[in-house]
Amino acid sequence: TDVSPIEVPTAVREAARAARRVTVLTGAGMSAESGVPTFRGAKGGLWEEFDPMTLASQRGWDADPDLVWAWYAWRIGLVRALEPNAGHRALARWANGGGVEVRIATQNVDDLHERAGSEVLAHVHGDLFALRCSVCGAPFEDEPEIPAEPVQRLEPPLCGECGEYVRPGVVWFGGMLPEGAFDAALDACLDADLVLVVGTSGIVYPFASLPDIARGHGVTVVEINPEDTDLSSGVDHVWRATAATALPALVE
Ligand code: BJW
Repeated sequence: TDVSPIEVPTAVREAARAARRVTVLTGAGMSAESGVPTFRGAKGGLWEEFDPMTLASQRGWDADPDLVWAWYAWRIGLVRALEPNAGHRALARWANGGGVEVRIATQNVDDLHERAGSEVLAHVHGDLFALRCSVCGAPFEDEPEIPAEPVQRLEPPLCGECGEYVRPGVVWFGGMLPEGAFDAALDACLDADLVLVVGTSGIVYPFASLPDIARGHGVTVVEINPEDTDLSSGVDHVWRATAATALPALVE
């Protein structure tokens, strides 16, 4: 759904006009207007009573793999049924329009940037759809069974190589980031003229350190987020707007 135009703050517009290399750091708020729930903040429905911070952890998986798999199966089904929003599409237009190099490093495990037509430089917290064995690490190429109705417990698929449970290819707390992903995001921040930080609460490290590092190197940093975050006080400009309203206005 497209949304009514909003005004771009002058400083932000000027920074975007002057930039030749823009790095966009995205978080869950980027996909919120597509219908993907954020991690912190408004909850609802089936998963209300569960803390995503517990579900998205090795400890949570070890304690109750059926519960954790049911949550991921629900999210796989949800993301498949959703579409990129006007913000994702605006970034793709910007990158493909020439004149400016746009690089995207995301914490999101969905594929909405790609489905909008963007190439993503780094998925620093992994990929929801890249399933692999939780024990031997073998990739799982079959289609997982996704229940038509959400369920609160579901046995994970079994690895074809070793018979152990298959898990989503995401990074849980305490887990290592995919090889090279953080360095790619870091390099893209260091040689950018402008870093846009869109829809992240900025509390999960090491990703949350990137805006500060960029700014320390003299790069202009702009936050696009309807709410105040841990990053707000450390950026050059804050723009209190949503991803799907701000980005089309900025890129038009
Ligand atoms: C809108 C909007 C709209 C709403 N438009 N905006 C240094 C200091 C302190 C701690 C650590 C540290 N280094 C490492 C740690 C530990 C830990 C950590 O950061 N803990 C903190 C919580 C304190 N980090 C890790 O464990 C990381 N691993 C690591 O560092 O490995 C090396 C190592 C190992 C062992 C020891 C030390 C180092 C891994 C972090 C993995 C995070 N995984 C998750 C789950 C992914 C899988 C899944 O999807 O299920 O990633 S947790 C979850 O949080 C997910 C997200 O990517 C991540 C960030 O969330 P995000 O995107 O910011 O979303 P929200 O919900 O928090 O915020 C949404 C925002 O959108 C809000 O601001 C809204 O206002 C806004 N919004 N609508 C624009 N329409």
